[in-house]
Amino acid sequence: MDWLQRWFIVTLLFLPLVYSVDRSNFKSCQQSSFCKRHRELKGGESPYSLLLNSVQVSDSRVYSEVINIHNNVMFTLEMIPMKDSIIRFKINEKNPIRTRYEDPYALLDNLEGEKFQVVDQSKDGFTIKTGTCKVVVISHPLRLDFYQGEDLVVSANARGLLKFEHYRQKPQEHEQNEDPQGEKPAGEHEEEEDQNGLWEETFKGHTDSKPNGPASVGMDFSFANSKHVYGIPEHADAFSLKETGSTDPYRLYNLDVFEYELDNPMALYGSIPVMVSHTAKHTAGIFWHNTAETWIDIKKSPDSNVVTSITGFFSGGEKEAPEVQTHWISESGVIDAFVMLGPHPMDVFRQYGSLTGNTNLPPMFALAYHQSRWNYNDEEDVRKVHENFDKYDIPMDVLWLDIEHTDGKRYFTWDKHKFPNPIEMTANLTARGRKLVTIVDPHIKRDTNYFFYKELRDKDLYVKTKEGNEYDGWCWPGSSSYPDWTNPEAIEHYINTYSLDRYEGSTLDTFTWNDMNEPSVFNGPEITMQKDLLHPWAGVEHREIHNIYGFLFHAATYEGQRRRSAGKLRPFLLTRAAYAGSQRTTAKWTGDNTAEWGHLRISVPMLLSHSVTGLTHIGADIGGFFGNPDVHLLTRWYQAGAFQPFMRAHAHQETKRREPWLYNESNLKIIRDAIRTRYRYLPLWYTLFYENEMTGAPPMRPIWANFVEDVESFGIDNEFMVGSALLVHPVVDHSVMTATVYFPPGVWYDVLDYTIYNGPASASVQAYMDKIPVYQRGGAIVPRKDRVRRSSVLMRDDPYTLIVALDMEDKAQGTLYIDDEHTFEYREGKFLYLSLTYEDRILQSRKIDPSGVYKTRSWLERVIIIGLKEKPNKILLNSSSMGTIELESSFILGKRNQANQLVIRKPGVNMQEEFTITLQ
Ligand code: NBV
Repeated sequence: MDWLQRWFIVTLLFLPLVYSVDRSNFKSCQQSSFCKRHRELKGGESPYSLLLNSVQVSDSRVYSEVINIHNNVMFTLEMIPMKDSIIRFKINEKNPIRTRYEDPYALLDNLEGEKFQVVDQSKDGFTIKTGTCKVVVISHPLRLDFYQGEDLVVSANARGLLKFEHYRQKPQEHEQNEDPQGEKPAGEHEEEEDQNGLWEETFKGHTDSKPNGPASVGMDFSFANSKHVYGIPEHADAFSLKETGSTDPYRLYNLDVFEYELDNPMALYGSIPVMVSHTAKHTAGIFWHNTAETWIDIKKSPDSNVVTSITGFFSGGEKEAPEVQTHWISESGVIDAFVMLGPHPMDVFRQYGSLTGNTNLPPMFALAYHQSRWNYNDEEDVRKVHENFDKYDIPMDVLWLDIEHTDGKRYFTWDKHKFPNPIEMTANLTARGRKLVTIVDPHIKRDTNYFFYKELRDKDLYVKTKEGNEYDGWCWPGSSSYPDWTNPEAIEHYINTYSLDRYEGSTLDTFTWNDMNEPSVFNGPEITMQKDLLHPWAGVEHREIHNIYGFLFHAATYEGQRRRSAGKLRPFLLTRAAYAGSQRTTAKWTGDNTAEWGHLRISVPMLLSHSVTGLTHIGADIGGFFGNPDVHLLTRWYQAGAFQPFMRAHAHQETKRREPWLYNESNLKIIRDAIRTRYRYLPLWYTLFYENEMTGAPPMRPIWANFVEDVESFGIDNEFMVGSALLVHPVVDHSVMTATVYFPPGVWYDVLDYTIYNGPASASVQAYMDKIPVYQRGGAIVPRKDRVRRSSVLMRDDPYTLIVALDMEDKAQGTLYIDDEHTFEYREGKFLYLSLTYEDRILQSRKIDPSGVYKTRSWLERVIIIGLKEKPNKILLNSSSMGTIELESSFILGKRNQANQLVIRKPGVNMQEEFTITLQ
């Protein structure tokens, strides 16, 4: 162990007492030479010019060449119109001295192109037109204007910040501080470029040898008429992204940030380079498909009142109409941008899903409640915890085992003393419908007696140093190697390790948690891998693929689980690191948060940022990972978590135990109620995740996703929608017994007492400790299962309750999705997807997709109609097997500002049958 490793461990032992990040461990833009070079560009007239005589039009694309007039370096520009109002464009070097890296993993295969025409060719440029949109390509200075219909929505290089550093020969020692080919930075003014760091860069004693020299790419994108942009997770910051003039740009570089700070643009565990702009008229998005370190500056015009010492991007460029200008900077790779032209939020979600895929429908248990802790100590501890859930009548689906369950942090093994009988332990859980998750990290203990290490080593499948030796990094197990996940053989080997005969002690009910996959390396620069390490199979430096390393690992985990059941069962896994496309295979959580109110508050914008960029099965550690929450914070966190997509309580090993029954009766009740509420709404969550797979629509979403023109809501990030049905305003402050809730247009009903609120308006609502401010939209029908049991699987055949909340016109609608909740058979037609409508006093259930057939035992137990003006005389149910029968009901007149309720008892019809319920 060298001094650095010792220092790190000693620091770790003492640090947990202080909750704030050590910023000096992480680079600022100024300390990252490529970021600095781009950020200092002044823009103005771009030196990049498209050569009109090079334009070639083929069926799928328009090819052209671009010259940098400062140094005559040539580039190719390909414009690729794609299906559904997406335009892709790529800029690459025309004759690079080595191939530039292009990511092959994030996108779906077989992206579909779109028919187009090239029109208006003139000496100034040309226009590409598809059925729905157009791009005006201006040749000098190069600029691309993207239109939805006739409206300008996005412009690229309008600020003239395109800068593409071509690969070059390394100059001789004495020339190194000069620009070898006389390249001047892009921009009207030829500023002095800081040449330091072009060929070597040192940060905190770590030297990046940069054998390929400077290779960065950058470009500006402006969103016309916009004031709000969202996305680019992962940051602990506001949902509507802030101007960055007085701070660093938002950074995307997957990092293990110990005790991360709130409200700043520092990089965290995941990187999704996708930004969405929303205005009342247009939603548009950009996917900057680059897997290297990336920084993004944001400037809002003309409202900008940023006081800044930075001269480049932040000076000039003022516009009269509002506009958000953004500047994207990546360390290497090519420019490969997808402009998604909407025009509405759901269009952009669908468009992005068509590029990188949608979240696969998770098994039902994954949407239920998860109980985790670093660590549940042994089999006895596991047994007691899950028995206590039963004893205290709290449902729970999944119990998690952290790193201490292994034999010395050797993943796929068990500590034989603490966990001698994992199969029996799991059987004990599954007997009550529960599952087990075990952790598998990508740092592999360098121990030749450890089967997994040895097998990969014998096949030479690890990441290498630039000298060609197996890389040795320091992590939980001590000295560790990291598989080269670009190598299909390493992936295949890992996948097979999930087969039940290879992973001893695992069963089909054992699922996976991939942590530390940024990758986290305790003694590496910024707690990660050196950029000049090599992934031998792909033949690339780590620099090129850093942000997708964790994705390659978790995608293989998914495949491992899929294959161990011969493709029958849906996998479930959780990752900490992510990239665009991660949603296809995994859920994600926001890493090591802290037991502080601010961390509860920030969970909403953090989860929303992931939701609008496709990673929809997302949650934050309930209670906060570091530190001990007081009981108020813990209960409020449970209440918020009950309405967020991934609901898991987790805690650091040095925190006090905090299972719900360790609190007094009244707090235990609040926590129990929150978890039980989650279970009652599982049919809604499940339906939303099915629709997410089908359409890309995120289950947790910002208000503007549904209320597109509700300008008031564009900046809101203390509340959110679950589907289009529920508005949730979690309480995130200490000692607060009221909350100011913003209600979007329409009528809203408190889900507990049916108090009516009319929007658009803000109202102060009562929020005592046991109250979660949640409101059902008038016009929405919500399916629930109100007989809560010990785990979700025990509720599979239970009956449904439908909550029909009427709008001003006495109408409502909703959907309900049902299948076996855990296999892939739904993809072969074994499902029911129902449309539920209430209109003209008739509630009707019809199959949306008649090809779907699933024999459910669930029936309709109750219908509650909220907001009905008067009591009906008679209620009749009609279905083919039941004929017409009269139903019993009770009508409860709302007091003061509460809505009336009609409770229809036991319609009794099986959910697979179409039916009507008529109020006479
Ligand atoms: O595996 C231990 C922890 C885990 O509990 C946590 O959730 C991860 O985010 N892990 C990080 C490593 C140690 C963190 C201090």
